[in-house]
Amino acid sequence: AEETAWWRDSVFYQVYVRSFADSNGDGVGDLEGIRSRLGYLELLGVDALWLTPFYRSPMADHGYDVADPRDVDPLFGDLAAFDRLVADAHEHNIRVTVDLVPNHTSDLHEWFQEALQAGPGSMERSRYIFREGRGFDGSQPPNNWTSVFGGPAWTRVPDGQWYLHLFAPEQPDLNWEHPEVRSDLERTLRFWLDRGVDGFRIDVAHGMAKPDGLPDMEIRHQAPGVLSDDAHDPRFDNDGVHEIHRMIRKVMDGYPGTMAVGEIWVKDDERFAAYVRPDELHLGFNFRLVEAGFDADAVRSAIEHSLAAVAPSGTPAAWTLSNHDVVRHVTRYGGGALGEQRARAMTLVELALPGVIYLYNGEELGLPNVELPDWALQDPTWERSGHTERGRDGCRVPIPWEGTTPPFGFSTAVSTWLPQPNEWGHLTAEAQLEDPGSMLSLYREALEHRKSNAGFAGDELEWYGAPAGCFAFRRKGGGLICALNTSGASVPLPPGQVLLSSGPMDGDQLPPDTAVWLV
Ligand code: TEU
Repeated sequence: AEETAWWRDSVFYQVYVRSFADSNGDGVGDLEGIRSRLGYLELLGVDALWLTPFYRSPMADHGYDVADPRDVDPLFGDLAAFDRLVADAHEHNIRVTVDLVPNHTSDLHEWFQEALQAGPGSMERSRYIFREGRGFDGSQPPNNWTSVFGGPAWTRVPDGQWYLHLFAPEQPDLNWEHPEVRSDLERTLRFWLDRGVDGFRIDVAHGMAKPDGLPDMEIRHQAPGVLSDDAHDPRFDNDGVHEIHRMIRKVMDGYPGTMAVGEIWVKDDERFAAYVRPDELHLGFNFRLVEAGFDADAVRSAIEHSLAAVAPSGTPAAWTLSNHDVVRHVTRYGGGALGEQRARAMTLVELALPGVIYLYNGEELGLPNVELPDWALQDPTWERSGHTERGRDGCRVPIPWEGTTPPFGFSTAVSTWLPQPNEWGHLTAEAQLEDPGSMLSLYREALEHRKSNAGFAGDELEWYGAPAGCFAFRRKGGGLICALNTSGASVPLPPGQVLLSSGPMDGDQLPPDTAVWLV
């Protein structure tokens, strides 16, 4: 069953719930809003959704700080709205997966509030990671770990103890040695599986387990959140994490046809592969395409590397170009018309690959990252970096649906939680649906081919010799050929009939910043 499982070549669509569609006019997206746009998602041609956290949360990290993982935050709706969304999505043949945040909770989770009340040495504190500080008066953090969002990973409470938070102080890390932490996640898994979800995306799946004694990390001069290449980072990817994934898998195996994808920022291939064993995660995100940029050699090596990493485990790769944590790829590729042209080319490259695709809402409209004014910024990384980093709000701006002025049908509110640029009228779904040259039309056409064309069969690639700055590969099973030109000049094409190109061809040559599919 595993070899033919539905998710093995599915196209997932990440819905950043706050920013997708607002049904109740408060300027924030919600579950009913998603339900009202299922027709669009079906037209686009995606197989499944990944919904970012919609659970009860004080929203210090926009829902990745969970106060109750088994309830819907009133901002997004309620459990009845969730059930309606799942039922209707299934009617549209779209599966639904939800986000799990097992590494930490919100500081307003009742467990953390109890821990603060109960004091040092209590059972309540042992669900989290509380320690005495260093220095004669304990006024130094217990170790030198930094938070991924900047600053120390420890915060001191009034009685003098410190608690660990690998992200914001409002996201205390759970102690995964505590049996109740495990049994609670099991309850959460069953809660959503019993409501009919088809799977999970697991946040910080390389986190959770912490090393004995919490040894200092080797400080190197790199941006926070960037994992060092050589030395082991003691904050992440500790061996104990695998037992947790086995527990999760055991629960999921009781619900046949469900899947879990992990967010795994682990550079070493063997260590990555360890997460996608048959008794652990079904899939692990691959971020190499995000890191590669628009360069044929870098993209080719990202692809080859990724396929090699998953080959031993027999798991498909899970490709992604953008998500809610990174600068949108139109902007990464240079922005403006050039960025769009390159984004179109990379769409054809990604969608030609074997395995699972994760699209991020708005990329099918070619949305760029937005340069937001200071007053609009909300991401905790902006505050915590002392205003040196702009944070991740620029890729989270609400989707423009229709009309010519903000909020472009996203909401009936006058102002949305992040402002949309006034000039987004030409990027709305409405404006693009009927335009055969639009980004949206390219996605629809490409997804349609990917679903129905026999050329996409098989998992292996064959690489052709190609001019500098270009590559061409062929799906060995089905025969589809994909060629990319990131050089400055037009180049000859491999033999075959053009099925789809990302932009106009140069006679029978492939122009710069263009990709093509041939059969
Ligand atoms: O991200 C985890 C994570 O490691 C990222 O913060 C990443 O390092 C950074 O964004 C650089 O791209 C997950 C979620 O995707 C993110 O939105 C949450 O803020 C974070 O976990 C905490 O739950």
